[in-house]
Amino acid sequence: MSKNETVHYDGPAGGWGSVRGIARIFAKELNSPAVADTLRRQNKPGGFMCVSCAWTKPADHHPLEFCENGAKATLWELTTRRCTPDFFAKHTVTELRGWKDHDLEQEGRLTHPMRYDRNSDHYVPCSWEEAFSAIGQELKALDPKSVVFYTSGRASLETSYLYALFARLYGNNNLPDSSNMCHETTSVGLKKVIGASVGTAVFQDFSTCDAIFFFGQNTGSNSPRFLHPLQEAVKRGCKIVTFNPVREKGLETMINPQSPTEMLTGKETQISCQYHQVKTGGDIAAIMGMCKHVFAKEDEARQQGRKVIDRDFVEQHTNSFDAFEEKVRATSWEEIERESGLDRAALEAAGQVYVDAEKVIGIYGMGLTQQVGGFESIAMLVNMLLLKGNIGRDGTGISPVRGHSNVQGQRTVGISEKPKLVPLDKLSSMFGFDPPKEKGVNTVEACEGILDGSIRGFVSLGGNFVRAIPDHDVMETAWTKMRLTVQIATKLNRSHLINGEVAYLLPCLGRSEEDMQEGGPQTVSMEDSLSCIHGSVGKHKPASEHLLSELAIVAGMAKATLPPNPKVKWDEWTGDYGKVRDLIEETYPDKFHDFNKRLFTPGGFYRGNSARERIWKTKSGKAEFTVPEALSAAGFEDREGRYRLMTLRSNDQFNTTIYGYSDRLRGIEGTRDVLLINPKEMEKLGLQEGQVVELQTDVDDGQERKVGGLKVLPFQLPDGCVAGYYPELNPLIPLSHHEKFSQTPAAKAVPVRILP
Ligand SMILES: Nc1nc2c(c(=O)[nH]1)N[C@H]1C(S)=C(S)[C@@H](COP(=O)(O)OP(=O)(O)OC[C@H]3O[C@@H](n4cnc5c(=O)[nH]c(N)nc54)[C@H](O)[C@@H]3O)O[C@H]1N2
Ligand SMILES: Nc1nc2c(c(=O)[nH]1)N[C@H]1C(S)=C(S)[C@@H](COP(=O)(O)OP(=O)(O)OC[C@H]3O[C@@H](n4cnc5c(=O)[nH]c(N)nc54)[C@H](O)[C@@H]3O)O[C@H]1N2
Ligand SMILES: [Mo]
Repeated sequence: MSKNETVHYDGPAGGWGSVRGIARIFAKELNSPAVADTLRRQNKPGGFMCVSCAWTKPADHHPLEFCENGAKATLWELTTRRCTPDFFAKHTVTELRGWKDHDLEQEGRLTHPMRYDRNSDHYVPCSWEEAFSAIGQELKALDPKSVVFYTSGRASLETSYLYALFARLYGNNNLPDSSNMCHETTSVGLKKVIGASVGTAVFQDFSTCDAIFFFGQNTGSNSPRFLHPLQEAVKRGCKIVTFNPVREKGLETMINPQSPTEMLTGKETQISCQYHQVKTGGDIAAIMGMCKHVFAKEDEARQQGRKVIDRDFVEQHTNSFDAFEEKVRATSWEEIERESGLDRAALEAAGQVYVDAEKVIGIYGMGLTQQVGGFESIAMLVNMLLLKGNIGRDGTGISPVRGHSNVQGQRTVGISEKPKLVPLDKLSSMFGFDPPKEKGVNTVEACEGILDGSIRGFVSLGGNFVRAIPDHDVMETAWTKMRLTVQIATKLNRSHLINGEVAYLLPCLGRSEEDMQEGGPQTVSMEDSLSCIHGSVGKHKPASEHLLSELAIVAGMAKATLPPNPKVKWDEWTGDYGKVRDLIEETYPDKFHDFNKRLFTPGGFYRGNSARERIWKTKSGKAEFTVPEALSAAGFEDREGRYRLMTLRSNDQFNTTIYGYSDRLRGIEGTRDVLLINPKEMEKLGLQEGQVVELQTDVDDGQERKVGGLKVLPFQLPDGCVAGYYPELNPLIPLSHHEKFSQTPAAKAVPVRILP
């Protein structure tokens, strides 16, 4: 096929397109001086931290330390539109269920606490006292084991800490968060192999590494500020090798929108020196191929009295090397080529970059975590890094790029369904209670509980759970059987329209807004993807005078639910968040010592990582080499007519928030109802461009899952792989199709058939 038939966008990432991308949606907001001031303060010490991605906020920042998508996220929060009680009086909830995700959020910020009135099928305004008291009554009547406390990864460390405390005082560990659909594979996987559940690379490592290997992370759309250190790395000679089924623009070329010279001259930087369009689910095989090359080069080097593999490191710091070596040598190139979809020469060329580089960083995102074999994919990348001691040394490391801006931090301060990850003894002595020890539910288990009726109440601190989970259609039907649903949110989304018998929609402040409490204006904090903790101060005037902060809402519900306890001071904590930080410090003294003092450290303060110090908190006390069970991470066999479906994010969305219909960096405009497929496969199936098709999940579990109305769009993808957008395609993902150890839904390789 000619390249131009399937490459729809030829420009670089960044550049003028990114500026136009912002202006197109938010022209009105951009005219306000207060908005301009808020954007200037974004991601700077003493400013507020972006609500978009989790990429780090460096000490040495740019004059405008935000990107196209960070600006969109802020402007989305600061919109002038309001979704008021009048709006809800005009539309029934049933009618609103027929609206698109984009149109719901487009109504603007929620302004009043609302109660769902089942008789009229409308949301009606209520007072905060009424809402808290009713929620408290309901929670008291429910069995604590039957209630779930979900969080989407935005809420601050302070709010998250109190939310988890509330759940445990109430009587459960049912604390799933968006991480369960995202990097849970990392938390579980890295813990097994290097004994730390987060990445080891820090910001400085990107200025000294010689090579970066990128797997399944779309920097240009999802963490655009990360393009700057990448561009700087390339300019000083660092080699970037990318593995991704899709040719993502940001990993090919970029123009820095913050550089007047680059913007005016149109001078692009080529980001990846090699770009390998691996088959989805083919990364284990691809890395196996690179490791095979490393062993071949090791054999050659040995004959000349040199070495490629860092034998001292392997000897001193790792376990099970021999089994791994045996597996690599025994795996044939034929198998590797078949499973990765890449040829031997390409993998040897990639492997050679690894052999030649002294300091290497391995980066990954959802392309690895959202696979049935997600753990094995990550563990395979760790295997490769361990061969040359590329963990726990300056300029090296493993670096998962997290999603939500505080998703990593929430886990750090106790949002976890796994009680063994939480210092329960500490909580017990600090608050004088007996914390529940039984494991709580994760996202998939919460869904199973809703389906079988054992979950009766669901409290959601942000997010759009019903839209983000697998088996969307089935889950919506089951959802309404619950007794209580509570949604704390900034804007209206689909999850707010699927209600339990008793349902409340509680509007909260956004992070860029001033949070005034009894003790004065408050600061919150978050942890970024590189484990640095930052204070964040909102200064913008709140969208409505009826809004409460997330922390105040959590405290309000808790107070109305729990019996009085002299050690639990909801009002005092709400009046002064510094006191909550003291509690966090007391609970986690190693990571959070002098928390209040260090809050505004430029670039954040680093919370430490044992694996970075080469202290391996694994069962064996060493870093683990592992042998993958299978070379394919997809978790199902290939069959005639069966395709591997990837569900992707566009450049014009933040998860289920759809800003618009321009996936600029992939050149897909005006619609999200598309099926991307390569011309060869189109010909095989006799499909024409623009033809409307239906996708059906190819799993025999007695349940039919279909999504129709998808326009065929020829796109440069590996054979056997197709792609479309998340969340529209979520009805196709079976709840049981998830990563083996962490139960992260496997949204990047779903078995489907295409029905014309
Ligand atoms: N603007 C914006 N920013 C965001 C978000 C957003 O929606 N919009 N979401 C935030 C959140 S919560 C998260 S978790 C992150 C997500 O950020 P990413 O981790 O980048 O997630 P995705 O965009 O879902 O997909 C990642 C990439 O994986 C590739 N891929 C798919 N299958 C495979 C595979 O088998 N192997 C390999 N090697 N690659 C594969 C896809 O082509 C895609 O480029 O971004 C965060 N930032
Ligand atoms: N098929 C498929 N499914 C996926 C994925 C995929 O790649 N493919 N990705 C998964 C991933 S990585 C994730 S993280 C999940 C995302 O799942 P969630 O985190 O649950 O969903 P979001 O879309 O981020 O939530 C958006 C809503 O959050 C609310 N909100 C925004 N800001 C705030 C705030 O400051 N406070 C409060 N209280 N509410 C706020 C708004 O009402 C908005 O509508 O989806 C997962 N689902
Ligand atoms: Mo995520």
